[in-house]
Amino acid sequence: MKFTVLSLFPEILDGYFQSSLMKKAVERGLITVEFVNIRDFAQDKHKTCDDIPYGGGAGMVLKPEPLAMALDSVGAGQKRTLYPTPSGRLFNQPTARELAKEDELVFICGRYEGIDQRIIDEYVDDELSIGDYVLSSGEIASLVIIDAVYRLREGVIKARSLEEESFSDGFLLEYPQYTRPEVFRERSVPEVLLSGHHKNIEVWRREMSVEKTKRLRPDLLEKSTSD
Ligand code: 6GU
Repeated sequence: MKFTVLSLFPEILDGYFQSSLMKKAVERGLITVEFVNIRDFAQDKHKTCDDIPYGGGAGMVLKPEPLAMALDSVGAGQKRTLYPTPSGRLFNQPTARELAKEDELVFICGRYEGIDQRIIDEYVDDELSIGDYVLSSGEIASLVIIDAVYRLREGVIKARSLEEESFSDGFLLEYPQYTRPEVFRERSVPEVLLSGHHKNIEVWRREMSVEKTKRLRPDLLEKSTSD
């Protein structure tokens, strides 16, 4: 799977792709990445990529021409192109699963007050928000989406780990995990986990998941019973 990321600050993205699990996926040929610096397509000697909004208001807007040239240079017109923005549809695990089926995704990282609407109209297939808060740049949001998607690709991590995790199983949060030692600062591992009784462990984990979901994410429980 290929991720192409258009950005004014590609150095923000670089460190992440050098990180262990992602680096392994790249080295094994499961994932390829290409960064495109939008500024390379600026058309004046100052390399201007933003301008004031028509109609007035605070902040700056990414100009359409450098972005369009950057998008054309990667053939974005023929590829699924995503624009992460706080004003997008909420990104979630079902969307991650759907995106993981694609062979290639193009990301536009916005800054300032956003990008010219005509770029969205001409190139963008999905506007996606990663949550109800505002980040200063699209780079971090793009990395969040890429991380959620690439780990679902075959061979990146064990299929069993994917099955067990939160959101895969009817929208319950994951049960608590423990590892050695058996007693840490006078806190003991729950006895059932030491029992070797697989059925009891399974029942306990389910109960803990339901209790935790009720406490922290009651909205998810409503969803799993109504779907
Ligand atoms: Cl996708 N981008 C930015 N800049 N802020 C966000 C976001 C995206 N999703 C939530 N907040």
